[in-house]
Amino acid sequence: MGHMIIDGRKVEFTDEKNVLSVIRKAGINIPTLCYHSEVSTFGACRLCTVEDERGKTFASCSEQPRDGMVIYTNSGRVKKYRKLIVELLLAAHCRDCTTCVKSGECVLQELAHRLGVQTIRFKNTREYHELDTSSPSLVRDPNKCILCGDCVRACEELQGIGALGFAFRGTEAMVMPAFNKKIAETECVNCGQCRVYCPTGAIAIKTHMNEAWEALADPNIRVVAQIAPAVRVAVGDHYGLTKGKSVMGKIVNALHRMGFDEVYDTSFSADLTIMEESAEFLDRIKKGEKLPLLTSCCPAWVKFITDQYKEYIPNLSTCRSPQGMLSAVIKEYFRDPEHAGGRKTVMISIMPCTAKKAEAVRPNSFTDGEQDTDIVITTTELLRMIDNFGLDFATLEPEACDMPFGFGSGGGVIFGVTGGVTEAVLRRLTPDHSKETMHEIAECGVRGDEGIKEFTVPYEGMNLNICVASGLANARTVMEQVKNGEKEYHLIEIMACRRGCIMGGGQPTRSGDRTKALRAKGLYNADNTTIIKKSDENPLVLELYNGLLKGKEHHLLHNDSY
Ligand code: HC1
Ligand code: SF4
Repeated sequence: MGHMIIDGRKVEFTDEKNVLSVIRKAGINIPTLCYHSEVSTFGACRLCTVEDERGKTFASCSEQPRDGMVIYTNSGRVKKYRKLIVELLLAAHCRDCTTCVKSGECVLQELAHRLGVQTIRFKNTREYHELDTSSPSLVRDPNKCILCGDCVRACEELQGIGALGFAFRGTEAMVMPAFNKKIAETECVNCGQCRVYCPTGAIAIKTHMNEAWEALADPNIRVVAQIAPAVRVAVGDHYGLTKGKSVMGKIVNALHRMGFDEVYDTSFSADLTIMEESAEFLDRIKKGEKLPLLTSCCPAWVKFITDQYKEYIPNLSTCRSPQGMLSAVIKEYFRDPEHAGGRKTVMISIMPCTAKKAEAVRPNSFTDGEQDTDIVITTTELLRMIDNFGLDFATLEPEACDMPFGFGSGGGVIFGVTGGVTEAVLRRLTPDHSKETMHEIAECGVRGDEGIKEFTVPYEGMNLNICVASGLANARTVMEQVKNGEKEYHLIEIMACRRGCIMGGGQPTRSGDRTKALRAKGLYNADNTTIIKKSDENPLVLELYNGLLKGKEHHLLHNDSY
């Protein structure tokens, strides 16, 4: 608690952990390439350097605020210094900005522009390195790495995986997996958080937009889309619309205009997941076996368990993810020649997640030998496709999804935020759908952005112990406690990305705390305005069980193995 003078103005500080946070609080967007409030401070890029009244310069991210400090954030000296840093970084950086997948979202590019770097005086002496394309979800381009270590800390501290690290020293220094392995040979779970934290294009989404355009251009192909819950709240702000507000109707219109024949909502199959997973949960409780039940909709988490906690594979729900269920159901629907109308069906899912690309090619994502989801497009790629097509997104009128798989209950919509799956399960378990009961469930401890939440709910004379966690480092904490008998749960919901899919590895990056909170709020608001809150009251779901799904529930909705 105290105050400091920043550029001649008095600024109070309370619990800000560093000078940089106080400067930002004062409304000055001080540049940085390596500072993120959710991971440890590295202090490597030095771009946040400021000067004090004695002419001493220091990195503001690594300095604690002290009462009476006098700071200049834009003195001639620090401005010159910052520009030089960017110039040196660019000298050792591949500069194919016009074709780089990160163009427009690249922090280095933005800083070069913002700091007025127009020429590079230094020669690039860095050796060229091959791209690592081994991952189904990501591409690693060492030539664009600026050694900020953001990916290393995200992978280690948020995800507890540690697939990436620093190697070599001095001008030879590089970020890479240990022993220069390919990323796919490590324990990487394809979550994409390294890509979210990477300020440049050194780790980027493996894009599949061309495959989507090719399918759309082929008259013999029926192109069907499904849109994940979290996508709808991460698109609007790119087009100057209210941050975090659902723009589902506009996305549906955009996809129709691009040539998608049918557009469906993954919230619909989230309802299917709830029906199946709740039944599985009650069955396991009744039999007292394979508890805790581990949710299975997040593919990065599933890979984490199947790689690192093999003894808990039987605890994973056998349910396919909503992506997997909807694709399998739609493909089955079009196996009927009457529905197919002589055209092949290509299923494209639009996801906030890079790991969904890996899930789509997992051996258990095939039905009768056919891949269920053909192409996965992340939200970031969707924005590119909308821009590429030339649509004026902000002015598009909202449109409804198509029938018969175009409606999800509120429970299905909140899947995209941590705790959403559990909340939807709890809604399903109660026969009552009154506002009071829905409110009680929302207040039971399931909501909120804490990394680990624990609570107990009564159910038919029992107490159900539930844990909801997001971020794989938190998941590891939970699993270790379960393993050593410290904790006993009936149900564990894990989403690999902190706060859930709203912060997935395929979402547009550079989202501060405000964006994160508004995306969660956006999904809860979408739920608030949906009449049907419970998955078991979705009439389309009930119709499906009485029709196409009859006798095929296990075949289309479950995994036989992991
Ligand atoms: Fe998710 Fe899911 S919620 S995993 O976060 O269970 O990606 O949004 O689509 O499949 O519904 C992601 C989001 C998404 C699935 C659902
Ligand atoms: Fe680590 Fe996730 Fe990146 Fe893989 S995708 S390197 S697990 S942060």
